[in-house]
Amino acid sequence: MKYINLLGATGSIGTQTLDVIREHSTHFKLSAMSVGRNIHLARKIISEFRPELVSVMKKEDADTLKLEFPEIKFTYGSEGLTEAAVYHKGSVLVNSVIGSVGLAPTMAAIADGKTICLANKETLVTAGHLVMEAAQKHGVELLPIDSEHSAIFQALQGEKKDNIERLILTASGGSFRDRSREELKNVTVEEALNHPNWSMGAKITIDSATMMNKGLEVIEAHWLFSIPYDQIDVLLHRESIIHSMIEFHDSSVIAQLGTPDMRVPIQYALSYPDRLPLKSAKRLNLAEIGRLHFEKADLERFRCLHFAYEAGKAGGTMPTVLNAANEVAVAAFLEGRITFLEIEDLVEKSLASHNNMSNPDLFTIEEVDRKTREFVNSLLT
Ligand code: MN3
Repeated sequence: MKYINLLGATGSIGTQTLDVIREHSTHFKLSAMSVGRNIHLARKIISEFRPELVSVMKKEDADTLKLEFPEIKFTYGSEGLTEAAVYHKGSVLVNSVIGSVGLAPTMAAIADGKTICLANKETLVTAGHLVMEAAQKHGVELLPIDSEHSAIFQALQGEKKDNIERLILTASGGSFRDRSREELKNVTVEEALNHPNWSMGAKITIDSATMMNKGLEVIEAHWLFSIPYDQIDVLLHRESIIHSMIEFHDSSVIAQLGTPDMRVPIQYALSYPDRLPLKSAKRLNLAEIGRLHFEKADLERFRCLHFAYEAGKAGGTMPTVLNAANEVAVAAFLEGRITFLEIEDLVEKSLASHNNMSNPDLFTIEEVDRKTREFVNSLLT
């Protein structure tokens, strides 16, 4: 039995992680979890999975829930998040919170020797150098949950990293892949949220439409597999059937395929190095699909992808700025305060006005994150 500490239980990855735990209740058990503001769903999850410790965002919610579930331990805030991450019963941390709040709990769980299943992008984007170093020092495994990184991780089994020529991350292109830049000027939030292949949270769906999501994934791939940026390519692939590929020195390409279903990479991370059945997953039927399409990812068309490569190559605090500026800009777009194309403008301005600092520690990263948010907010008002 693997005991799992799950951060971000009510989110898209969180609920799908719970689906996997439910389907394999003889293999996995939820030991601790964190939720944000969705107390209604938290109640349901607590009743069904009976974790020993639950962390919520606000103290009032912790107090309310404590009255309803007196046998469960409740905690709250950012300290509560870390408490849930390192809860002693769990041997695995699934980190699926959104945003840079995911960083501190990941670092704490690594120091605690837990296996890390990572869905929180910001952890590697902003602090890849610290996370990888700590994981190595503590002999901790970092298992990717994102479909692209899981695909590469799966294609790498039995292979040597040294034999990699390049990584090819596939990208659906998001909701606006068939629109020109001109046509992007007046798109609405509703249109942006209508992703063609994947059902995901709002932030990541917008990030898919701007391709910032793929940019963040390029940076993650750089750290996870220690591959230089000029050996990481992005390929548009509208069907999202090939989840990513590795090209080796001998020109062989190994890909991982499947119908788009996040439970597959989640389950692989949980069951690794074993595989378990996933009865409810739709089987891949290539004859039915007929053909797969590929296109070059145009860095002029998808400027956020370009910025991500630039920030990644610059390293230091640049990826933190990229990520923080994007988070604030996407939130402003979702609130109807800025247009879609202004997201990339705000990211560009933030990067341009930042003085890069190399090899930042956690404190510096948090400072830069905060200051970038202030900067973008000052541009918004
Ligand atoms: Mn992905």
